[in-house]
Amino acid sequence: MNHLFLFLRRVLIVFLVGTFISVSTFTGQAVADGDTPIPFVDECQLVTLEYPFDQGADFSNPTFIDADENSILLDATLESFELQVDDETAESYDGYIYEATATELQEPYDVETFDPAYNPPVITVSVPEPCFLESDVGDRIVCLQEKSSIDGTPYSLIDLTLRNNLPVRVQLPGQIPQTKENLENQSQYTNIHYHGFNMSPLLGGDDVLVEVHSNVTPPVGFTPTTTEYPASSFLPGGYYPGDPPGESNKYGSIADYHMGVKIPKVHQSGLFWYHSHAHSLSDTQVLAGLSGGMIIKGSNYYYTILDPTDGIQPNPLQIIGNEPERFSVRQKVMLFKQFTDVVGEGGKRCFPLNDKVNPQITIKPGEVQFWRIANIGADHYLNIALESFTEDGQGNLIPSFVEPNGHPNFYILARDADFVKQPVATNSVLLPPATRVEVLVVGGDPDSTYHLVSDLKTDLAGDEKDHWASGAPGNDRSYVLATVNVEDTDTVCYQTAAGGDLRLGAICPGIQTLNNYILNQEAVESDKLLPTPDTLASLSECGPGSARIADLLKTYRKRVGKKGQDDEKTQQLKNLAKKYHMSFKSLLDLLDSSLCITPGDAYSDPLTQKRYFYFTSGDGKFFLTAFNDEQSAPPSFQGQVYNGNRIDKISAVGDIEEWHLVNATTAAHVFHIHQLDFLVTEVILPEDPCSGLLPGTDICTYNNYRIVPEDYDLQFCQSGAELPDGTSDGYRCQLETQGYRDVINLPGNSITTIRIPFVNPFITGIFVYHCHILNHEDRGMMHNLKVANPKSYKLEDMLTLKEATRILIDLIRPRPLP
Ligand SMILES: [Cu+2]
Repeated sequence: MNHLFLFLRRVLIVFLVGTFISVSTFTGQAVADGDTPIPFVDECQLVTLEYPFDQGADFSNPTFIDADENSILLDATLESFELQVDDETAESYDGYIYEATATELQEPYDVETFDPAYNPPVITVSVPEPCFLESDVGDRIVCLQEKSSIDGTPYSLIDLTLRNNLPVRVQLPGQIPQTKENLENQSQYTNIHYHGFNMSPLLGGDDVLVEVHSNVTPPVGFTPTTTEYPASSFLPGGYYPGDPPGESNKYGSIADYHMGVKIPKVHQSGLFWYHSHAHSLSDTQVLAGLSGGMIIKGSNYYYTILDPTDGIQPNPLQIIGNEPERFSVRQKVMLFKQFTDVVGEGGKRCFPLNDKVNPQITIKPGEVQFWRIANIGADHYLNIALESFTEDGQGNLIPSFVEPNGHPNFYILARDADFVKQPVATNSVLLPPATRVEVLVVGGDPDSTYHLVSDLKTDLAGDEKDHWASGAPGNDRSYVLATVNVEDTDTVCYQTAAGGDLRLGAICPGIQTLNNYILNQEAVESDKLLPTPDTLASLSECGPGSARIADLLKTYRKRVGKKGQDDEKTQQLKNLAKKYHMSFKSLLDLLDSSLCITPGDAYSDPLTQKRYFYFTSGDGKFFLTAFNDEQSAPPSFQGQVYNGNRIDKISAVGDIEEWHLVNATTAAHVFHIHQLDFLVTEVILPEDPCSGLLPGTDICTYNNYRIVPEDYDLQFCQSGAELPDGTSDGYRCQLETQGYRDVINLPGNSITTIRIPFVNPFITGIFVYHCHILNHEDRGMMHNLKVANPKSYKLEDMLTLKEATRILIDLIRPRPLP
């Protein structure tokens, strides 16, 4: 009966964790509804902090491993690690964590072993020669062809080995014949996902359908007699028939999974992360510790303000210490990871930042810092803000946004490692599990103190609106995650690279304000291969045989007015067709197909028309069901849970699709698609996010997207829209084009519209899309997607398509081709 008991215990833990998550919405609100902000949830048995929360240890960036210089071993294992409570105190917990080892790729091949940590080292890798040519279409194609090819020219490589030393999951009683098959049956498998990477599973890694089995051998005759899994019960090393247990690792581990992850030079830069994606176990494994951060370098190529040479310059010069990549300003990499004690007592949770509770962040007055923030936990939302607290005279602490120097808390440069068109000024950011945001912050008044705070609810469906007035009813964003201490020093002033002074308050003189300078920045690109967000947003549905480009050219020709003579645009297109050995007609056809969000060519599988995705749940399971057309009601049947052997969706390289994500449950879900990025264009919500706001006068936002008013005189969002619950009480809101994403929140009873361009030639193969609340993913809310390239695997075709979208901008907007 022992094995049954163990199994039930495991099930019980999973059940408790699940139950805990579903009720903690209530817990969060109840705690925060009091008059006094609660500094921290004392669920990890960590020391409860008292206002003014100044006991935390100093903030420090995580440890980094440079993948350009090292090969990396991540050993997933049951191990103890520490969460630091203050300078003196650390508390020890058990978890499944990645123990990291880095071996230099060049002589002398030194090996560095990192201490066990809840947040393993952040893996950094360069994209050293990004291809940015502004001027000429032809040059750009050559540049991309020369520098982005996987074969023939250098690419960035992450040489990474995943080793699975996790304990076996369930042990049969008595002596087990130690065959490979038996051990794999008993083992707790794992794998690794490079979250946000845009690269095919066919290119050397990031295949979540892989199951890496445990490398741990139970001792001969092992019979579990306790409810514990003592690590000493298991012997390291895989087993080969004939090996005496314990000596079985003599010839090395048998269950290593080695990846040579090839990153094309055209890959985007930013903050990514990696985590276990072992379906049915991913929630437990990530809660226990199996996730970490990753950085692809080169963000300064997207936003020149970050560039050490072309970006803003402090005056006088400021020394920037040893950082993983060099920017014009100091960077802070902030990894929030919900810790839940699933291996030990079970269920307890807290939200350490880089393994520290309430770390103390220092910034100089007026100093600009680049904060790269990720929620790399399993299930919990963050909605971060900078707040300070004042007393109302009756002992109550009233929170308010800090708004340093009278400007917003954050300037968003990138979301999910994709750059927004222009910096988005905001006081708070919603970070569902798996999301990242990269922001500029500016230091406030000398010698002031304020806090990085968040709600810690699991489900922000009802009130995730980012325009919460601080202190207003419903604002329970009152858990202190970090404290910001502004140094008592002179204010840092900045100049542009050209030497223009940037004004800040009364201290820094200048004509242009720092605030305006930041807000007027523009991203050089949002993505190196995908259409610009504006182009993608402007596309409409069309079928085969569309001839809009030809029509467009006719109107230009009319403008020229001379019969038999081509206008400048037509001539340039003809030249382009000649250069790439295409007929003029096939170029026009290509441009036409580039205008469509639904595939209009013969290569598209009929399944690509299934574009309505219903998120439903029941009986403790979570379902995702795809339809070709909008349904009059959510599917009445339960739907199907994930099946690793079923292909749910097929798309072809070149397709551009519009997906309607229908959340027919009352709880929130979090959509994520592997390898691909998407644009969010519209939401239908059960509540009006712009209630009381006036178009033309006020700005209304949803999830940091500006809502484009339906009618400047009347309303932002159109009322009367049909909701998943069948009522017509919804509000349809158009979102201003911003940038690509790989994660988006789906509030309860809502519909979110996204556009996915399948135009990246490096992305084919089978991968998944799913809810990134991992408890939901484990319980079924995931699909397999197959992307094929039936035309060819030639890069040139796709580059032409990429260029086609660029040409389209010139056709749609009346300005000459370069
Ligand atoms: Cu979900």
